[in-house]
Amino acid sequence: MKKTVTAASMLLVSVAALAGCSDSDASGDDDKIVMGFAQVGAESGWRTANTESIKESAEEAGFELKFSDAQGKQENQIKAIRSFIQQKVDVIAFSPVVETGWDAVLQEAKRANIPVILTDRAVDSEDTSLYETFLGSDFVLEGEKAGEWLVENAADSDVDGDGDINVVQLEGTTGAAPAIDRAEGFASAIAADPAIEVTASQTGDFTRDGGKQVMESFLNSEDGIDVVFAHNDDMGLGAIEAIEAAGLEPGVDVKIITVDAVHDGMEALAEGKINFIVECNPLLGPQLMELAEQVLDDEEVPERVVTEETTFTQEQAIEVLPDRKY
Ligand code: GYE
Repeated sequence: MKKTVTAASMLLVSVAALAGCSDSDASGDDDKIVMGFAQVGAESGWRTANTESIKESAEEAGFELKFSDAQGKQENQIKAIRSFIQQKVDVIAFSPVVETGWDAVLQEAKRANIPVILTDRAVDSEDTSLYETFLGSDFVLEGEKAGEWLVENAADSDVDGDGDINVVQLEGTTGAAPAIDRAEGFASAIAADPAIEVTASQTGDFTRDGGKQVMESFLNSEDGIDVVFAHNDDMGLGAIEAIEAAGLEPGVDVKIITVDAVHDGMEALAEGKINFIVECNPLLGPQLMELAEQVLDDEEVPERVVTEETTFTQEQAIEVLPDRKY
């Protein structure tokens, strides 16, 4: 229904304004920052920990959080962002499922004067004015760390002793920043040793089931697999199931390198089923809320905020596991 502005309704508006409330934001409460968050989905242990961190820190910071789960689909994320714009949230944050295809919806947010913060994954957009900042890991560096470990441990990783180190790669979601960048970082690091070669590479969509299925098909089609490089722990854990089902010993007959360092991955590392994990920190919530406050206070924020991360060997996993939060 179209609103008719009458003297009486104007009076109501001004009384409301005096009382400190207005209908200009989604919550109806001017003091509370309203954040719309468009999450990728629930594909992995990393994502679960990330979602919990965001919900917890929003509550601690006193934000009203509108949370949407896109179930791995870009179209759902775009819909969620459009609905946040319609609801006039104060700030939008999201973790783009893939890198490309965001310009139109980001322009809509910009026209509505709603700042956007990218978390975890980047967009591949030339116009960097479409978002305020990007908070997340350096995925190329993560791939490099995985590759460097393999170069340093090349002799031990040639499990069939034929002089070649054959690697099969379980890629993350096609088109997603961590899948593209981890593959790139890994390839550049292993280039240091011509004996190491990626002989097969396929997406397992960052899920345990995906990792298991792709690994089953690699075990059927590839000869002499020495190493699995999985772009996340979940796919590595799926690969372990496939390797065991084929009567082989994961971590011994096939070396396994993964990224994330979530609880289940770290347990498999402690047990020797995974050989090395590159950490990717999902606990982005506190930093995200802080950045949102700064942006809304018109404070300058860095264009890029990189998460600090480490790597784990079996011994290190055993040491840190009891105190790990996720
Ligand atoms: O590594 C993977 C998840 O974007 C960093 O997405 C994230 C990745 C993470 O599904 O487990």
